[in-house]
Amino acid sequence: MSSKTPSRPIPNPVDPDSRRGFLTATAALLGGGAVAWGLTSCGSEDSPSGAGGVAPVAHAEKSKAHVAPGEHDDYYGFWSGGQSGEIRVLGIPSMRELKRIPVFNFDAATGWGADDWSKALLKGRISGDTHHVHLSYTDGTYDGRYVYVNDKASARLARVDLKQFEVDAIADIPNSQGTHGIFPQRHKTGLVLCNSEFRSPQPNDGRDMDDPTKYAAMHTAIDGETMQAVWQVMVNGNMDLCATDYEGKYSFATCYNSEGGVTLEQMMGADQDWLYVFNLANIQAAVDAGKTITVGDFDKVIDGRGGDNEFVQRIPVPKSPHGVNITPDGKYAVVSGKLSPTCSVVDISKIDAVFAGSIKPRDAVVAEPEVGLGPLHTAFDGKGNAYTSIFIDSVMTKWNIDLAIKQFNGEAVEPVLEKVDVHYQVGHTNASMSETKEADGKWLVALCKFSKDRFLPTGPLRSENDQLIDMTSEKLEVVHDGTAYPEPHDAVIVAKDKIHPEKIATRTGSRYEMYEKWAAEDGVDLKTANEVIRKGPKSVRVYMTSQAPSYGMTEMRVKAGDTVTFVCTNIDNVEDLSHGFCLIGHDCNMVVNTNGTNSITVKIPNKGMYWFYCPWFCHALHLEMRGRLFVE
Ligand code: K7E
Ligand code: CUA
Repeated sequence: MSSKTPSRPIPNPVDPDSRRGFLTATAALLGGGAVAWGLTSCGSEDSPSGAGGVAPVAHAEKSKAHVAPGEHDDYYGFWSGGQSGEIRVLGIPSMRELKRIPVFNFDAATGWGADDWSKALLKGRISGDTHHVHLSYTDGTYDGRYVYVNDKASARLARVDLKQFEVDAIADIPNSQGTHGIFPQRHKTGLVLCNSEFRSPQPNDGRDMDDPTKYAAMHTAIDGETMQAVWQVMVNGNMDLCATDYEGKYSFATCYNSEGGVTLEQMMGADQDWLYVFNLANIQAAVDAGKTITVGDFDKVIDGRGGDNEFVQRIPVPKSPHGVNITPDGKYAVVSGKLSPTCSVVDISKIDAVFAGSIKPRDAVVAEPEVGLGPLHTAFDGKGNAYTSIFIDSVMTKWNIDLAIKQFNGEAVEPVLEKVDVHYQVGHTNASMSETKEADGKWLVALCKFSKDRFLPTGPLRSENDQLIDMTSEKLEVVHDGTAYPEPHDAVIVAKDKIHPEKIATRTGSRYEMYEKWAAEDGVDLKTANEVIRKGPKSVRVYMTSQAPSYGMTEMRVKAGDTVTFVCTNIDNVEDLSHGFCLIGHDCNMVVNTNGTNSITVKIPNKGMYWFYCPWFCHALHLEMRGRLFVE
């Protein structure tokens, strides 16, 4: 089976001549101010290397990323689902998809977005755009409690409870459009910082609509426990990605449009933009002292506009920076240049001096290695090396931070150690435990925006390609191509021993508070009730139990025109035995997990008999698990 010797000849991975041509063309476009983004290189059916030039991975991959049937992965991967609005949970290194956690979307399988509780959380908004997933921290590493994820489309932050692997809270972010980068504090589950990417009128009530000079963006702190907005700092520039330090002193935001432009040309005008650094203690002190203003409905806004002040300092970095990532030792912030072929390394220990005014902001930059065309995000191995995703070049660049600092200081050293081709146009990257002090340098993922010729074609909309790279072998090696439904942005890779999910529903949290309140109102016990309770002239609550292979009630009667809430409780106490409730013809379908309760409310307009059934395979007599609703 696995052998280092491939059974057929492997074509040359990348034909150097055609590759050079494609890079030059791209660079020329960039230089000309057009939005090249290297997409010229993606449009073709051919790989960059020309016909037949795809680089299949050596067959050795099986021995590296292969996880045998019945065996478990070593890591959980938490993937944002992009404009699908969900989170995906993968096993690493197998890249097997273990679960999809619906968040800002409607999910027909589970009824998320249609059931009563998720509907209340989502307030009816069932589309979203998740970009950044991060887990809660204690002492610089994952504490296994929560996952936070942003919604760029509707300015929301959701939290997933990692005991149940389900969303348990959603916060609205005030005064924000294009909520993009988020990052939780790392010293404890404290604030989750959220960036507005799009500058907009403040407040957005019809004023200043056509005067971009007055637009501003918000750096928002959400309390990671209560999921309430705590404060916002208003700044002039677009904020893109976000990061926090390891001590709870600062948060960081890249600003790619210091020009304040609203058109592409305007946004790309300046050769220099900023890394914003926020001083959390100074902000909190001002909030406590009441030095806040009210913007819209939110009264805890600090005005940080106009430049460098006690709340925010601007560190100049080259042209339109994108990602900002903190090294696992907490020493440096690495800013990936996007339209500059460099990464800027900011020494976090110098930031107090920047706020004190004793050094210039730019003096905090201690290295600026050239890493390739279009650097976007950076991961770490915990051994002093950085791995930057390079969008236009379609490579991952490995470079050494200490060597980069030496080079910046004038020593004749080369910090770039290695580049590996990825396929194609990589966006985010991350490495196992890279965003913690326990970065272990085992696995690196390249989340590629285009798969082009790597998979069987599937019409105009194709898979993306999440590639897994082995960081432990002598040379970086792509060991797995993983299909990804468009479009995951970010991912984190978490050692499996950090995560301790429950095996059945524990019936805690706000979902169950709601059901227990209903049951108390109606004088029933959710685990035994099988009753139709009329709540009003046109409203009915139905309580029922489910236990394989039958419902506690197989006949129920309501009236035409009633709005009916079906509350179903799964009283099977066996692991992995979900039931569901589907009422035929009424767009009414939900899952009811082991030991859990779920509810869904539908209007029943017409007389007749309608079957309801269990859509989740639960028993040899699963097909018989059904009953009749009589509508009189
Ligand atoms: Cu780089 Cu939204 Cu994190 Cu996409 S963002 S790549
Ligand atoms: Cu219960 Cu199928």
